[in-house]
Amino acid sequence: MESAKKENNNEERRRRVGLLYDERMCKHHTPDGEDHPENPERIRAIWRKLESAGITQRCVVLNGKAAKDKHIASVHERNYIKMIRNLSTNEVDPRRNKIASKFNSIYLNGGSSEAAYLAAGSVMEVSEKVAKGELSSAVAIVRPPGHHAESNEAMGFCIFNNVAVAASYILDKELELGIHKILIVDWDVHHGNGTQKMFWKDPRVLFFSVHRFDFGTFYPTGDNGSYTMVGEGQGAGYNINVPWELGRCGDADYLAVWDHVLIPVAKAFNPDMIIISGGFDAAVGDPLGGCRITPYGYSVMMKKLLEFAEGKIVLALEGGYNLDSIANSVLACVKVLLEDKPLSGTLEAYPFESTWRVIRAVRKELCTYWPILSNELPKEALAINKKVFSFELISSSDSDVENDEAFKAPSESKNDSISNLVENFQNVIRPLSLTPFEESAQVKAIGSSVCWRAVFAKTDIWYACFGSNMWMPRFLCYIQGGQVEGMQKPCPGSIDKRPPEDIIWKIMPHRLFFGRSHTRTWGEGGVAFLHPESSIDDKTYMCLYKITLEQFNDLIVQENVLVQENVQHDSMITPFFDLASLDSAVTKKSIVLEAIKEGWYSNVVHLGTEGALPILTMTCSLSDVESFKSGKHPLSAPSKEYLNTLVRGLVQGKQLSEDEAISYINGACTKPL
Ligand code: X5A
Ligand code: ZN
Repeated sequence: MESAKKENNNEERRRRVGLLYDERMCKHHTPDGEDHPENPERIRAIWRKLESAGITQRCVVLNGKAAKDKHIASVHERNYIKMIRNLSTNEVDPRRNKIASKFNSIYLNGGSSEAAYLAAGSVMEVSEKVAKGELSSAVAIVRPPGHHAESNEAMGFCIFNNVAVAASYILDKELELGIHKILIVDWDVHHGNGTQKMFWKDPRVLFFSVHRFDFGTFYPTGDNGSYTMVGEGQGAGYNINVPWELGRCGDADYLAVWDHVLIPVAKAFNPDMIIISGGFDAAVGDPLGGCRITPYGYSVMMKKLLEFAEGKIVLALEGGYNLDSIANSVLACVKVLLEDKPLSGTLEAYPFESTWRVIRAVRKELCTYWPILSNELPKEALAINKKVFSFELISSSDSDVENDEAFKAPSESKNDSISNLVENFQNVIRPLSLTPFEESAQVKAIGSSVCWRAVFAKTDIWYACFGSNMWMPRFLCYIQGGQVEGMQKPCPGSIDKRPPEDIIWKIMPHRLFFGRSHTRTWGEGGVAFLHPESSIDDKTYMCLYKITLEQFNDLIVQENVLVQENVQHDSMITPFFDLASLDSAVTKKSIVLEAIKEGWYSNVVHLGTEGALPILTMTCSLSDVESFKSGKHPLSAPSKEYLNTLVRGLVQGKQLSEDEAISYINGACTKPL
């Protein structure tokens, strides 16, 4: 007991972590209590989580402190400050709504002014204490957020630019505090447009922002978040943007950016202090961000920054709108600051191809300012992504062809032709129209299942099919949702709607047969099955789609008709076919998925590998085959509609002519099992 206490004291002497929270910042809310993602519950949820995890006792807890106008004036215009100061505190005041409506994504009420002053002043306060060494590091749980706010403009839920106010304040006291250079890391999912502008020409502040960009269509939209925006004058090179091309980025993508952009630059810049614009809207489960950083991911990002500036880090809350996600993510970050044992976690998933593209572009743009970025990316970075790797091999051997086409990764040009194919087929797929209820069920489903989905979205497999899915439009119904001719019901599709990355055909030594008397999807007639065991006398045409393990799981659910309208299925929380199942499918050749053994396609069979990826198919169990043999289940030929679908698949896939396809299927129907 005594020694435990002593140890605790030692720890506290070692690391004094400040935690700032003030209930007064909850007074800022929508004027009529309408729902809004940026609401008081956000900081309450974080605080409750830290309390219940026993973290608050181990930190130095501070109350908020209002900023003074003169400090805010270092980054905001006087008239703007006056206007915010003079927002009345009357419960109802129509003038406030009028002011709010002049700005983009802003609401104001009687508590907004006080909260805004507290948010800015609180980040200043903890920053000063960290600069002086009174605290080792600190977390300011503040709202409203700040990074979108510009010198004379509230924007994107932000009123004063809290982090910019604090950084200016610290640098203005440079002689007293000895902080000459500040690194601002903005990991909010949105671009920190306000902060970028405020330090655009200032080399004392290195502003780094990683954000969803979607080619300028993601909030705050436009070109400001582009990697070409590097700063100007003395500040040229001191503004770094890492703009994601798409959502779904997760731990692997962020850590690749840390390892290949932020950390090398931070080493060269050698900051005296780091302020994190800590939005948690890139967290898994966030309703606005669409990215998937886990608490473990945040903890690794944090840990890597702790190596700089003698650990002088201030984390200031920006966005983040899923209460559980933000609470767990902040908790993970505070634990790192307390130098708790590292959280356990795995990062086996690899970054997106587009992540490497963005990293390369950023490094190229900035290498004149940061020479370390002109080095070749290390080999592992290339090997992680097979596509980039094979591109390297091909372009070096084909050195005389230098047009743009040749410099595209081969998989990419193939991808283009697949997207063209997919586009051409769009007119034969009747799209799924989601009612609002279904839509929200899907969104909820995403929220509760993102953990396994984040990992499975980055694991590729080959899905091999032998039935109606050989016809691409029918297969796409499982990915994008919808229905084609002959189908009696639409499919909901996969959560991840990206088309397959590649398509190939193979002939497999397995028996194809047709059984059952009718199905929900096709009505009367038999449907295709593959004998799970191989036999050298048999030949089945199989179409292989390269999809992710996440999509494969969504396929299993649909193939086994487990999807009921408006019902959130268990598979949303845990996958039916996880890495352990994959493992046993590979070692034992097949696995009947216990949770869905009532389904007709619950047997996942491993048919071999192609380019190091497993080839998987779904069929009935061996005991079902026995029942078909004994006549307990009927064998029966396909309906006309279903047969047509198979023939189309084989013909459009350029495997057989129409006549050959028909006789191939008839052969499979007539030959006894
Ligand atoms: C701080 C922050 C997001 C604004 C989104 C407006 N703002 N649609 O995350
Ligand atoms: Zn944000």
